[in-house]
Amino acid sequence: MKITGVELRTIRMPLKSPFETSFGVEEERVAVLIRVVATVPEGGTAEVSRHDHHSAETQGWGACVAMELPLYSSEYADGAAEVLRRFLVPKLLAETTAGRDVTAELVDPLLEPIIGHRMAKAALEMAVLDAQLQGSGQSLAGYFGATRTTVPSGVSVGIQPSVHALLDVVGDYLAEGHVRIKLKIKPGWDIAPVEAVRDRFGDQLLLQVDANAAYTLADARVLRKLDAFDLLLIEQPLPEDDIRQHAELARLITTPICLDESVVSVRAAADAIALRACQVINIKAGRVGGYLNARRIHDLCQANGIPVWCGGMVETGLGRAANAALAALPGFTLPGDISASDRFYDQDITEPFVLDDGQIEVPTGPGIGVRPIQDVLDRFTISTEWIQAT
Ligand code: SMG
Ligand code: MG
Repeated sequence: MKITGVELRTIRMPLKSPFETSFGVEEERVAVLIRVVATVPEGGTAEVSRHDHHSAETQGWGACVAMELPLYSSEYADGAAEVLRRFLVPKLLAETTAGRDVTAELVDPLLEPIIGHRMAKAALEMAVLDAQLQGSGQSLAGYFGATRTTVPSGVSVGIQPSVHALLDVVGDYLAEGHVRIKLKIKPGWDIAPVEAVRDRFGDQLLLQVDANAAYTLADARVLRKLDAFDLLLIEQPLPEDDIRQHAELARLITTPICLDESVVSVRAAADAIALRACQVINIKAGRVGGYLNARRIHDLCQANGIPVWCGGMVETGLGRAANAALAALPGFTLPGDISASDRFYDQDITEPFVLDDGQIEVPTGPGIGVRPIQDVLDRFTISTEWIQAT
């Protein structure tokens, strides 16, 4: 593929209701989207192009999971846009200028000299991968070698004003068909809400909690009380760089520890497994630098007997589609944070993902399998810029 140019677009979308976690309250989703325009040789193979210079245009969409503020991770939307425009996109376009082809598989090595900024890199790789698969007609799930056609839908439930309000909200999500409940917790909102949900909805409910790094090892005695509620897991109880302390905590509690924020790369996943810092891993492509690394972590975990599930970052339909394809891989043995689009949005920028008997359908069309609805996209857009290959 030769890249013609890249569009960076920032959108701002209202959430249906505020989403509160241990680190803050989100009322809107600000996100950077990427559209890559490229040409592929007609017929799809380099073979053909040698004799025939006709080429077809293809477009790919990527979405950056970085939030408006650097509270979940060090990356944030405007920072991601800046690193994309100044460093990452120019590296990609320089390949075209030099007459070299770009493939999705080359994006990560090409961007490696730039340190960090994994969410920005992941978004660019996603757009190139989508463009490439649009060109070849293959679905992302097919590219991954995914085995399922639907994935079970779990929902992440924000911190509520009261336990009473929480029980109502959880009841509504279960009535919609979501098959697993994740409660956001923080010091002071942990044991009581978990106990109330377990009491009300019974032992069969698939229930887990996510602390978003809000505790320290000194809280082990409180966290131990969660052992009584037969949780699937506790997600990221301690800070991102506390891998060793997670290993210590794992010796003090029986609830399986799942890492989210700490797993920023394939290497970090390998370390966490080797140090026994977690028994489960939440895979988010954005957090680990892209869907190809996400796939590698899946493979690593599968080889080590570590169950994985697909995390969520309040995605629009673009990211939700790609996540569904990833979660269709066989190592994803736990339901992920892939809820219906209307869990967050009254109006999504793609056709909405809906629940069918608690399942989300894995897209089968080329690439990520969904496209933005142009007028809806424009309505939520706050800025766009076009960066042309020279
Ligand atoms: O997309 O369903 C979703 C959100 C899932 O809880 C969720 N994500 O730490 O796992 C996590 C959080 C990160 C984003 S919170 C604003
Ligand atoms: Mg999490």
